[in-house]
Amino acid sequence: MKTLLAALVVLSAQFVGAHYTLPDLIANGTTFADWLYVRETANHYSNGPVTNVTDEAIRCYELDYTTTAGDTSIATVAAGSTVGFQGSIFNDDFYHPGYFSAYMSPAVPAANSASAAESSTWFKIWEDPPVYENGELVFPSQTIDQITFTIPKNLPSGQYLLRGEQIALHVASTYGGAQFYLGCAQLTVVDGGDGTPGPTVSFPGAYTGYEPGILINIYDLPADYPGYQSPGPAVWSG
Ligand SMILES: *[C@@H]1O[C@H](CO)[C@@H](O)[C@H](O)[C@H]1NC(C)=O
Ligand SMILES: *[C@@H]1O[C@H](CO)[C@@H](O)[C@H](O)[C@H]1NC(C)=O
Ligand SMILES: [Cu+2]
Repeated sequence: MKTLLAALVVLSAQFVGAHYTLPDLIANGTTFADWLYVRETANHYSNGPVTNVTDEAIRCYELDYTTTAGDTSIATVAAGSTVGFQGSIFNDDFYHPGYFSAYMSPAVPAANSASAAESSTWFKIWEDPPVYENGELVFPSQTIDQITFTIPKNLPSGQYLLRGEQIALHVASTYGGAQFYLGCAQLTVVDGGDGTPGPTVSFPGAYTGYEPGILINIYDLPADYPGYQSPGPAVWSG
């Protein structure tokens, strides 16, 4: 029975190979182990996306809303340093065409508290949008298997969640079709500054699902297409 189960697990893992998670924090030039600093997500086995932007899963997609935060370690990182997420697709690209971004939120009382960052405290620190060229969108996901970016130098020191996200757009032409691949790392930021991050949003709340960058037919753009419009708030660069 165990062998049969194992065989089925391998088979279905291959079957859902076109999805992914963001299980590894990158910091200090190191890619850390799966789910060490990133809250384990409910799709850790299926790799399937969140598609409902009004569901709580859109915040951090935790496996267990009560226990996962406390089961996850907190990484110390310096403001101004490079951090990121490695996708569960080593040596391959993110398969789906999409829009990448990263958000942070102060985490009260601590980054490993289940109740942290439930209100409008999230700000965007980075994005990697598709580029409109020769009448087509060119997607960054076609050439990368990880995302990296800088913690803003002026971010005040303290406890934070760092939320990485790809909004995959390959079947996004109907409402609820866009696929959200995301995860939250738990951080203690040190050597910070005195900036005031913003604008801030909540998850759920940041997206309605009707934004032109979420509800979009990427295969049939209008002749007067103005270029990709990023969903969510503007980037705060500190
Ligand atoms: C989306 O999530 C909300 C909140 O959990 C729920 O009320 C709603 O039924 C969900 N919508 C769909 C289409 O599943
Ligand atoms: C990164 O380096 C700093 C400074 O050496 C150290 O304090 C911190 O613990 C390191 N972070 C991780 C996640 O290893
Ligand atoms: Cu997929």
